[in-house]
Amino acid sequence: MRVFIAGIDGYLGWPLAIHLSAHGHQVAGADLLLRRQWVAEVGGVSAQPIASREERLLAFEERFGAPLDFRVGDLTDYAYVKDLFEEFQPEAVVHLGQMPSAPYSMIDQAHCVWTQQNNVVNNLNLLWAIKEVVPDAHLVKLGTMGEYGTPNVDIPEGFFEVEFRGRKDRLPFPRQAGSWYHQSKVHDSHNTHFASKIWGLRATDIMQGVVFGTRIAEMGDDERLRSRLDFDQCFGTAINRFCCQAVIGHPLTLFGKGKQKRGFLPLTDSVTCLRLAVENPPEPSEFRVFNQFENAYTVTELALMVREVAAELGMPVEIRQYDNPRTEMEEHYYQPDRQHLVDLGYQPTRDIKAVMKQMMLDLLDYRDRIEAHADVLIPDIRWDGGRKRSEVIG
Ligand code: USQ
Repeated sequence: MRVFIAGIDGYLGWPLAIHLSAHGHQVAGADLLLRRQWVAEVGGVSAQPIASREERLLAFEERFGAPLDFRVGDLTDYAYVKDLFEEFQPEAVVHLGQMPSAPYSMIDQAHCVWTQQNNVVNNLNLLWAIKEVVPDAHLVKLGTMGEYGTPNVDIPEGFFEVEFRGRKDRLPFPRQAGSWYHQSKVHDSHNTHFASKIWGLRATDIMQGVVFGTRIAEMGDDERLRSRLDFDQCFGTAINRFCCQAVIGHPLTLFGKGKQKRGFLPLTDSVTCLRLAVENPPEPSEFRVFNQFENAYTVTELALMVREVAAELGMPVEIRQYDNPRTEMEEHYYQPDRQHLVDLGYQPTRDIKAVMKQMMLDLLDYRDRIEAHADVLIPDIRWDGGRKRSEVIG
C-alpha cells in the first residue's frame, strides 16, 4: 500500500517508516525537522544520538535496497501538502506530524498559540488534501488517550450509548484534556469527525497512551536507523525519563503522589498498531476511534518496575516524589477499553520489564551524554504559566 507519513523524522514517524517498509509497503513522508529544534530549545538532547536526515536515508537505502522518499517541508503550507499528494497518490495517510508535548504547550502564550495553530491547521490541511486529491484514502490520525482526561467512569473507544430524558443516542465520549497540547488533539478529533461526515472520508482517530522504547526489531544493529530518545521535561515521557535517570543513578522523579494512571505501550506495539490500522481501513464516511495502549499503570508502578530492572543490572536507584508542576488528578479511577485493535490482531507485548531492560542496556552506552544534560530532568514549567523548579517532597 502507498502510505504517506506526516512527521516521518519523529520518535514515532521514523520507526513507522522502517516498520511499514519491512512489511512491504511503499512509504513516503514529510517533516520540517522541528522536533530536533524543540528539544534543543528546552535544553535537551536525544539520549541515544540520532543520525541526520541524510545519514538516515543512506542507511535506509542500504537496508531496504531502495531510497525512501522523505521530504523536508511544512504541513501548514497547503499548496505543499496538495502537491505532495498529487505526486505520491497515497492510499493511507498517517498523521504524526504535530507538536507532541504537554509541558511545551504550557510554557507561555506564544507556545500555547503556536501549538494549537500548528496542530489544528496541519490536520485541516491533510483533511482538505485528502478530499481534493485522494478522496478514497484513509487518514490515520494520531490523537491521545489524554483527550479523555480522567473521568470517574469507564472510557469507551470514542463513542458511548447515552439515555437522556427517555431518549437514546450514540454520542462522542466527552473530551476533558489536561493541557493546551492535549486540547489541540481534541480539536483535531472534532474536525476529523466532521470532515468524515460531510465528505465521506475514511478516518481512524488513534487515542494513544504514552510510548516508551529505544528501538524496534527492524532497525537491527545499524545505529543510523535508531530512534531518538528524549529525557527532558517536555519531550521525555515517564518511562523514557525513568530509564535515563536509572542509568545515571538519578532519583526517579514521581510528580506529586505518583498515583496518576495512564495507558502505556512499547514503541514496537505503537508501530504495529498503526500498521494494523493502515492495513484494515474503515468504510467511506466511517470515523472510528481506537484506544491504543498495552495496559494502564500508575507512574509509581512503573517507577518500581524500572527500579527492579535497574537493580538486576547492578544499578541501585531511589524513587523520589517532587512537587507536581502540572495541574492533574494524582489519584483517580481509570478504566479505558482497548478492544478494537485486539480485534484486528494486536497482541500486546506482555513483558514490559524486558523492554525496560533493553532500553537501559541501550542507554548505558550514553551515560555521559545524559549526565551532561541532567539538569533537564527536574521540571520547572508550571501549568499556571509560571516557572519554578520542582523540589523533593517525599
Ligand atoms: N510523570 C511523572 N514523572 C515524570 C514524568 C511524568 O510522574 O518524570 C507523570 C506526569 O505527571 C503524568 C504522567 O506521568 O501524570 C504522564 O506524563 P508523560 O510526560 O509521560 O506524558 P504526557 O505529558 O501525558 O504526554 C505523553 C506524550 C503525548 C501523548 C501522551 C499520551 O508526550 O504526546 O499524547 O503521552 S497520554 O498520556 O495518554 O495522554
